[in-house]
Amino acid sequence: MKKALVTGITGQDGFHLTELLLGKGYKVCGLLNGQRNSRVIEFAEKFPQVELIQGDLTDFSSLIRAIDVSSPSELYNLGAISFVGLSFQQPELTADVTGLGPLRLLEAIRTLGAEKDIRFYQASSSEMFGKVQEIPQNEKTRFYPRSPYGVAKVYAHQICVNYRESYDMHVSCGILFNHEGENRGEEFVTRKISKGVVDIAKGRLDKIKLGTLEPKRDWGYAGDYVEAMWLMLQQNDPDDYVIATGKHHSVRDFLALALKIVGLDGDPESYVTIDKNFIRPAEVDLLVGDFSKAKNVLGWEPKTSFEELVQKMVEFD
Ligand code: GDR
Repeated sequence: MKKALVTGITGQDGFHLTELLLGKGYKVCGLLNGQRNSRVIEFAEKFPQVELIQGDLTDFSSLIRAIDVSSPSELYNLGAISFVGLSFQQPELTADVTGLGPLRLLEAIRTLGAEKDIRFYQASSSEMFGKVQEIPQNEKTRFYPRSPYGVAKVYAHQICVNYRESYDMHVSCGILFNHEGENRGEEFVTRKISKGVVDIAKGRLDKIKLGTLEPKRDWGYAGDYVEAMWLMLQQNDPDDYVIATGKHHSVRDFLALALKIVGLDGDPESYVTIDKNFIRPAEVDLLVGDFSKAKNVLGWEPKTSFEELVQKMVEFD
């Protein structure tokens, strides 16, 4: 039986990836930072067969123990401070968890002498492209991060490439563009909108507080994207891949469609209050990915359209 260890297992992608791995017959273990995690109960009820191991990406000895106890053949590093907005308020913590976390995992693997036994997946991010240097962005596009989160992800990405090259480890990075769905945290803009429009339609909310409607993102469905993570670790050779839909929409487009689905018409802006607390010190204006390498090598492509994604989220809420 194949064994996988997943960090960040109670996050959005952790739910989807666990479902996928269990469906493929894996034994799944998850690293759990117990005390600060509000989704543990929901996760444990949904996936009672998953073994949860206490540990933290900032605690090297706990990582050694977790890898030793679970002895995985695949390790998926999904753990991070993943909210870009928060990274401006806690930049050092973000550097420690998001940036140095993967370094500690890779060093833990080496300490255990398991370089040849464990395939490693790193959750890299389109936020590394930040102020984009070309459109669309591919694996060769120069990074220009615009937040402490993006900078930490660049470090994590480069250290993974370095360990792959230095120690001949099977380390792959998925440069995932925004991916959303029913499990998305409520601090992210898509879930804030899908939940907000339902609350407005039910008369529970007057207006949604947002930062700006202008940024454009390449939004896909998280359930499609975890398949790409798994595919990367099934290849003979490790590599880096952009995972995206190739299409982009603005926050305003997302809002307008969500309003339409619940039957609210008129100017989308009339349902919004602009709140400067949600405006970031530096913004990423436009992200759109070129996933042709993933399509050619992994045979991966997105299945869910933007319209289906918005529909799915609004219906769920
Ligand atoms: P992002 O996702 O920063 O792209 O990172 P988020 O949904 O937070 O923001 C998307 C865009 O919407 C704008 N925005 C707001 N965002 C939030 N959260 N709240 C608001 O009120 C609001 N108003 C406008 C943002 O400024 C931004 O431009 C996500 C995360 O999942 C990362 O972890 C991941 O690496 C990247 O996607 C790919």
